[in-house]
Amino acid sequence: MTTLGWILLDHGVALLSVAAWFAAGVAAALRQARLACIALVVAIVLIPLRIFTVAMLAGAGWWYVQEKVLLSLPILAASGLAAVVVAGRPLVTARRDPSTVVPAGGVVTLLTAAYAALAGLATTLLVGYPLTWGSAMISIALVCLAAVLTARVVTRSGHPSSDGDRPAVGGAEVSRRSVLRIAGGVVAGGLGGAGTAVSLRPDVGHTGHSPSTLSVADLRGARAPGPGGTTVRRVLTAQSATVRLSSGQAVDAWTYNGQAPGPAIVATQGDLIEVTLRNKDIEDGVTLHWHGYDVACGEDGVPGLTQPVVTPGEEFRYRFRADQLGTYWYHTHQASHIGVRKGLYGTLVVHPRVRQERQLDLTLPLHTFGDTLVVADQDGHTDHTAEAGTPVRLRLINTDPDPHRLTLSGTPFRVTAVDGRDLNHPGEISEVGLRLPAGGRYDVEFTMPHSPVVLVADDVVLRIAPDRAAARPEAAPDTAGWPELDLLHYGEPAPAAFDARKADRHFTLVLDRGVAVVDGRPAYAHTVNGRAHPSIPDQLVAEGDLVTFTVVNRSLDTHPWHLHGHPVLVLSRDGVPAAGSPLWVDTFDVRPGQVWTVAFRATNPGIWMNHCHNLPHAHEGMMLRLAYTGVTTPYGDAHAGHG
Ligand SMILES: [Cu+2]
Repeated sequence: MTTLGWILLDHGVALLSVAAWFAAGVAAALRQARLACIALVVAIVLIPLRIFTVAMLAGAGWWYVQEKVLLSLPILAASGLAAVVVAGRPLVTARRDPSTVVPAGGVVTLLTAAYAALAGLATTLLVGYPLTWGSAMISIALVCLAAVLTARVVTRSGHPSSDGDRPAVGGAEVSRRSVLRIAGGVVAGGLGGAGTAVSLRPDVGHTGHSPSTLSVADLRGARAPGPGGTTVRRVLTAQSATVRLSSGQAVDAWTYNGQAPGPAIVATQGDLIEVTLRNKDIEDGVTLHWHGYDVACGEDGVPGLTQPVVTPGEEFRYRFRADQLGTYWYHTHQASHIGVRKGLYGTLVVHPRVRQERQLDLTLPLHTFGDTLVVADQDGHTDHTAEAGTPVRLRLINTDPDPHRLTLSGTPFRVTAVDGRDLNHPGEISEVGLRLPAGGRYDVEFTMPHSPVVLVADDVVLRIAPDRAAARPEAAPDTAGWPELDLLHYGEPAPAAFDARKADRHFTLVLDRGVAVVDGRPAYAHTVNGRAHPSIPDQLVAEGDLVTFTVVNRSLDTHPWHLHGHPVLVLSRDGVPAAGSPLWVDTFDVRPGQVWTVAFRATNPGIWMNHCHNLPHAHEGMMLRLAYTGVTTPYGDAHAGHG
């Protein structure tokens, strides 16, 4: 079973356990001894089962079980044992002899076990990893508080106290005092926990004191093309516009230059790319982020971190050298969960200086407007022709927040590049599905055969035929059952760029959902190590460091992880080393229950966003910064790099 399977099973067992303890407690309170006995037996049986599911999950990593091992199971075992000791015998007696009643203590201990089971589950779902003293204390205090309140209610409702049938007048008095004491404990514990969390937050600031500081405002790109290169100048004006899709459907969009996707930027290696961004009427403001392109930090387009946001009437000029070959894209990084979805994106392709002749080279960004998937600017069938024998390259770009599954039928093909970087000896493949992560790019190449080739992405079909006669539409081939290509085992290994065992810095990012403060309000956030942006501590590196990340997904959502400014080399997934071509990516899909390790060399000084590229997730907290020591930003605020 997969880790996700164990996560779901463990959630299920935990939920059943809560239900069984509550059933036992409530049935005992209602003098349904038989039902209470059955529920108690179920609850007891579920404890070893729960220990088993937790043990299996532990095999996938401590991150998945920490709060369960340190809190949930101990409090459940302790309260469950107490319940069995106090309520077990009276329940059995009451079942045989309906005239006897389970004493108040029995009911209270059974319900306390229920509260403990519930607190454990709530800690998993709301707090996650890592468990802090503060949250553990709050959980325990809440269980105690609930137990005391229950004791008051139960003793008042006429259940005999454990000592017999004495009226519980004094007991009520003691209980009131206990309630106050425990309520005070909860408040103190909560404040203490929050205070500790705040005081532990490192103060990585925007204003430098050290004389060797470097401002991101000074980390700008080249001003001139490389030898033999020219300057590719573009003006992109952000503006709202009605975009008409090929099917005739009108989309109320935010655009660059009135079109979505925005103008394709095409350059040749060594060119200088100079783009002036103007904002006509996008009130939220805009920027340009060059996704996957390792520009200097000051060109990275993150508002409040690498530049001020560009508001209506303003402009910002980006300049960088087109040194990296391949397929990339650009998009706004301001409120990007809205802006990119509405159309503020376009493609960036850098060709080698010597280009292949007579090649069909199609750049195909996939984007969803509403419910409509658009490939390039087409939302229905698209036809192209290429003579048999023509080399064809399809540049597939996922600009959506979720992965896309693509298939190519009618020819064997190779995935020659991932995220703009060439693979080493990629083999010919056919009848496999390609899963393209959010933000990711695949270059697919083949030689045009004598019969049509069909690319299918959801319900969009792109057909390439050797001549117009063959381009007649027919039913798209059924590719649903094709297995998925695993890029970690595709292509041939090559000597590594570095020895990742000798990393200078290692960071673990545990991705989850939980209660955290987002935009100043508590929210059920997408979290990293139990926190949400901007409270997640910066990752500090020094120039030249070899850095490794372990990215763990405890949640039930896929998180396409994206580090700005650096490609990362995939080392392993779920403990299995990558065995194919060296795989350099800027976005990798961490699916529920997966653990990825990646490495990179810190060679691009700056302060870089490191976030989930499901942009709504990033907006809901799943975003942090990787900061080089000594680099500061003059644009910073508490929400630096927002969205
Ligand atoms: Cu995500």
